[in-house]
Amino acid sequence: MSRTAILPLAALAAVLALAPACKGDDAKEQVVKITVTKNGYEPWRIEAKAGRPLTLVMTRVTDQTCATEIVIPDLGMNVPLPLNETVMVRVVPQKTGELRFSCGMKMFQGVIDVR
Ligand SMILES: [Cu+2]
Repeated sequence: MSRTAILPLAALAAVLALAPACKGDDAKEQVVKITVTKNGYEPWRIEAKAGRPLTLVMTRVTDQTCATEIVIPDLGMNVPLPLNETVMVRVVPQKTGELRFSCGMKMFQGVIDVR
């Protein structure tokens, strides 16, 4: 085997090692799917990075509960979730910590864990 075949692999390994620090990765939009079922928001706890756009791709698939919207009080947001329609909820969490969301009556709740 020639040495030239080994060199590109070493170069690739170096690039992969640097990848977590790459700026382009930080700019990537975060996308999380949330299904609203009779059990509430699934998943009800999600993680996000502070300062990065976060899109919640939300679909309510039940008419059995009062969770017909998503309310994020800290961001002053209240977005209706029509039955069986996918709604994109875009936020940019700025502060680290727990960003809470719920239905209009707070019976169903969830948390965005911002790090
Ligand atoms: Cu409710």
